[in-house]
Amino acid sequence: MNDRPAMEPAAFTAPRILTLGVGSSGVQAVAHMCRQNPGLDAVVIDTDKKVLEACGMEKIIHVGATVTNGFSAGGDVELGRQSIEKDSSSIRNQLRQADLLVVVAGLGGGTGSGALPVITRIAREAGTLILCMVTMPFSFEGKPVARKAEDALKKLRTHADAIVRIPNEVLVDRADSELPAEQVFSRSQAVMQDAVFALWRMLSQNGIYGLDFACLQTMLRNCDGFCHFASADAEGAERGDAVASAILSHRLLKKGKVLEIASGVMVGLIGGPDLKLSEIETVMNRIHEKLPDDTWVNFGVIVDPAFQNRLSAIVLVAEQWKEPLMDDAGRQMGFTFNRRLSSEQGELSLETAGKGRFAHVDPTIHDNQDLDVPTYIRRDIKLPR
Ligand SMILES: Nc1nc2c(ncn2[C@@H]2O[C@H](COP(=O)(O)OP(=O)(O)OP(=O)(O)O)[C@@H](O)[C@H]2O)c(=O)[nH]1
Ligand SMILES: [Mg+2]
Repeated sequence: MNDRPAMEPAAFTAPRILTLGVGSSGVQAVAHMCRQNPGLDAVVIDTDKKVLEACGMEKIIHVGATVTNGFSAGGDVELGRQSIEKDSSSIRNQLRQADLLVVVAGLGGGTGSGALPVITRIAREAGTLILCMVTMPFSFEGKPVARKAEDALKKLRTHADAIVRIPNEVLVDRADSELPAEQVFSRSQAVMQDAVFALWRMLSQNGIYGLDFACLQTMLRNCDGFCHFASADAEGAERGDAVASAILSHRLLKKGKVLEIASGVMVGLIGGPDLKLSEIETVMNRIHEKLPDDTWVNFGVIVDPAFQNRLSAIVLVAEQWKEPLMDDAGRQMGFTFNRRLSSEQGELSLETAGKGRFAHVDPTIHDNQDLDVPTYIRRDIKLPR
């Protein structure tokens, strides 16, 4: 007889998800999320003291006091960058122990566009998984603002594992022109809120069907920089079909076209105690029908009593998939590049490793630059492949 004591399963430890709201619209979006869900671990960062004082958040980081004197960066990206560099140690402190960093901002202004590339660089050095949720400007904001947002996006891509772009313009249509502006403006906020809440729920609660941090990590680290996100919610007897139809025709998934070429998809479903297997099958089967045969798919299901008679789904989609290069011994190599784009002349997408056990050592700062960061990253040099 085996009289060894039975092994206790390891206790479930939820990963620490830290949400950062950066720049005025990022601050407002995250403050709104925290009012809806006080359990979120969140910090807001801005140059604009007035915005921080009015947001009602507990954890606030005011940056660039000596750069903008407590005002905004006034649309100047360089001022936004300098402001965050000057106060980078407070950001570093916040990132300690975070497993997943979700950064929320509107690109096109000075603070968010200037600060995000710096924040993601710091998080990358600490080895944190980084997801950015950013809005892209309305077309009425003009070309210079659009250019600023695109430039910021390029820089952001160097360090962020995945970026979800939410084009403000895509969320409005002609029929909306008579609606109150506030209502239309808050749509992108609602998208970001759905994404953050759903990820938080999926990763911090023990689901009946697993979708864990490792799955999210696979998705974000392999998605070649950009992901698409959509969510849907329905009530009543036909909720499975209604949620599937809403996802398949979602504007942020280009009315389903994104699914037709997807390389990786993650689906999270939340239902009440009355959730039926047939509802899960309906949503998953209808999504599968749209996908190419070899798409990497992962899904999770959570039951929450607040979702009685209701079904909610989030979908994270990677259009492009990059596979890590392996050496002869099957070890992952440092540089990876995109499988589908490999025939084109382009830039090498570089993966920087975290600093491992040096992650919490003070950086070597000279002339406002962190010398522990490789030169090609500090200077934003792209290596041709
Ligand atoms: N949907 C939506 N987008 C917004 C709103 N406010 C700002 N944005 C978008 O976010 C972009 C950046 O704006 P802010 O966040 O105010 O800018 P900032 O990062 O604080 O930069 P500075 O104010 O220049 O320091 C804008 O170009 C808009 O596209 C809003 O209320 N709703
Ligand atoms: Mg501002």
